[in-house]
Amino acid sequence: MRQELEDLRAAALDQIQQSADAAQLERARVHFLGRKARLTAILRQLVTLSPQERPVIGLLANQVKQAIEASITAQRASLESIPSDDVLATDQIDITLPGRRPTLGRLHPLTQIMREICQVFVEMGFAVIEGPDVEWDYYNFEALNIPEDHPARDMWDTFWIDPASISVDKPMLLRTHTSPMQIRIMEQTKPPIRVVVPGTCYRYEAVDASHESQFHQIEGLAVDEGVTFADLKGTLYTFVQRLFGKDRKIRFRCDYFPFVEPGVDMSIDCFRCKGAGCRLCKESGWLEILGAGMVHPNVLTRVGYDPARYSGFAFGLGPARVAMLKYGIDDIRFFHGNDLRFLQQFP
Ligand code: FA5
Repeated sequence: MRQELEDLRAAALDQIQQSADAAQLERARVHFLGRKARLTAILRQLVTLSPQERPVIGLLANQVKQAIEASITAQRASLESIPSDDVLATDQIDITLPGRRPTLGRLHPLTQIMREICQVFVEMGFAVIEGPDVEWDYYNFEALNIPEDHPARDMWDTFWIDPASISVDKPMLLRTHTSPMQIRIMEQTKPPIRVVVPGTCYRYEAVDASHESQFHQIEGLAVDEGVTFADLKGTLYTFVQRLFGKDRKIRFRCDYFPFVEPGVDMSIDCFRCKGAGCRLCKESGWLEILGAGMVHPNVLTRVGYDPARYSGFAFGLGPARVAMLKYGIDDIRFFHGNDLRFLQQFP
C-alpha cells in the first residue's frame, strides 16, 4: 500500500502540473481527491488495518493528500495569472503604433505671475507670508482704522458670514483685501518688518473686464525707524521696472484708504490703447494696479507700536491686472474661464 500511495502522489502531481486550464485542473482534482478517488478509499480503509500498519499508512496517506492539495492551489494560481485565449485575442497590443504623449500639467498664469511678483520683492529683502481667507471683521476693518458704521466700509462690498451658522459670536467675512494681514503680522512681530502676502480676496461686486468677485492681491508691508514715502516710491518703481522694463509709464495719484496717510494709487499706461483711452481702461489711458500709502499712526498705535518712533509703508496690488498689462490680456475673465487655448499660451 505504501508503494501505491507513492505512485498515486507522483501521478497526481504530474497530471496537475500538466493541466492547461481550469477545467483540466478540476478533472484532476476530482480524480485524485474526489469521493470515488483511490486515495479517499485508502483513507476510509485505515480502520481495517492492523494497529502496527495504521499509523504509518495513515501518516503517509495524509501527506500525499496535502501534497496534492498544495499542488492544485499552486497550479490554479499560476493558471489565473495567464490571460485566457479570449482575452489574448481581443486585447492585442500593437507595438508598431506611435505612443501617446502624456499631457503635462502646468502652473496657472496667475500662479506664475504671483510667484514672479513675490520673487522680485524677495530679492529686495521681503519675506513671503500667507493668511486666512475667512477673516474677523476686526482684522478686515476695525483694526485698519475702519470702525463699524464708518462710511469707508462702502469701499468694499463685503460677503458676510452668518455668525450663527458657524457658531461664533463676532462678525466674520470673506476678506475683501489682504490688508488684514498687516495687523496680524504687526501683532506678532517687532520692527523691522518687510513682508509680502499673496492671497485670494472676495467682493460682492459687478464683474466686468477688469473686476472679478474673487480675485488675488499681494499685500506689501515695511515698518522700521525712518521709513519714508520715498522708500515706498523707490520700492514700487523698482518692482515695475523689474517686471515691465524701463520704458513703461507709471502714475501715482492721491487716493484714500483709512489705514494709510497719505494714500495713493498707482497705475501703468494701458497697453491696449497706449494711453488714448479704451473700454478696458475706462477711457482713462491708465490701468490701476495697486493702492498704497504710509501706515496710519492709528494702526501703528493699535498694534502697540510707537508712531513717534516707527513708520512704515504698505501696498496692495492686483496680480491679475499686472498679468493683463504684461501679456496684453484685455479681459480679466479669461483667467478663470477654463479655456485651454488661453491657458496653454502660458507654458
Ligand atoms: C485695497 O484693497 C487696499 N487694501 C490696498 C492698499 C493696501 C492700500 C495697503 C493701501 C495700503 P483696492 O480696493 O484699490 O485697495 O484694491 C487694490 C488692487 O486690487 C487694485 O488696484 C486692483 O489691482 C486689485 N483689485 C481690486 N478689486 C478687484 C477686483 N474686483 N478684481 C480684480 N482686481 C481687483
